[in-house]
Amino acid sequence: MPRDQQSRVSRRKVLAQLFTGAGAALLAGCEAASRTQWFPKILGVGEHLTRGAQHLLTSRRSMAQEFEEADLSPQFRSNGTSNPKSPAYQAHARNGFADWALQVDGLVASPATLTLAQLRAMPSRTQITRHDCVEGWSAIGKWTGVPLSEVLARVKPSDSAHYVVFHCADQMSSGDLYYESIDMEDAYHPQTILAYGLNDAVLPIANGAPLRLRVERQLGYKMAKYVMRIELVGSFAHVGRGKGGYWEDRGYEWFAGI
Ligand SMILES: Nc1nc2c(c(=O)[nH]1)N[C@H]1C(S)=C(S)[C@@H](COP(=O)(O)O)O[C@H]1N2
Ligand SMILES: [Mo]
Repeated sequence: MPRDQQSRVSRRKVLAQLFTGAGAALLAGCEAASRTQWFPKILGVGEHLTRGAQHLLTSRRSMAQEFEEADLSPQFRSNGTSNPKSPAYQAHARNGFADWALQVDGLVASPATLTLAQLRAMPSRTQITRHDCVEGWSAIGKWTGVPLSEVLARVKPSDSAHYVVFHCADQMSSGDLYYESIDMEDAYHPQTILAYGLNDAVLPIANGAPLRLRVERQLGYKMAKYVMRIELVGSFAHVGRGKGGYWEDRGYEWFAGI
């Protein structure tokens, strides 16, 4: 069974157990709250639930913590690829990505090609968040970009679209291009943005120029840099080696929640 199905099954089990116990009332309230708004992580509900169950109930809809300017790391380090080598990417970089365009396709009603200027003209969101890398470092940065939900509204995903796949420009040592994927719940989360700015400046190449994903409640490797193409799919069985991401294909968890 694919890992995402496994976790869905175990989640269902936990929810079923909750409904049979005193948790049912709390859960009902929680679900009502989640229908009406994106609610903050610290709620006070679930005081009587185990930590794990509370995490399951709140984390997918909660907002990641946002910080103040004073909290910004002096510099936001680069990790993984810091400058894609392909001639096509290098040519785009040389002219400031003026001719670059994001391709959005797959299971959508209206595939689109969006230039950097078009993406910048769309509604934007700025957020100061902490990035956590599995390698054991964190940094706080100020990201500006277009909410992924805005881009999805343009292309109109079909009902059969269950995941958003990000195809990147950089080739890894294995020869495969970096890729990542998230589900529709994360795709529509208000803090999920395609960032073109870092710390009030144009996104540096070292951090993923011209466009990189921020999906703030997950670990660093989910945040695809150098995004060239976004593909809506029903499953990622036929993308990469089938586990939903470059590092997932090498044993990392697909859902890398913090
Ligand atoms: N295309 C691409 N995206 C990537 C990577 C990469 O090597 N290539 N590394 C990932 C990892 S492990 C981390 S921690 C972050 C690092 O982002 P940064 O370079 O802005 O610090 O990017 C992620 N996204
Ligand atoms: Mo990372």
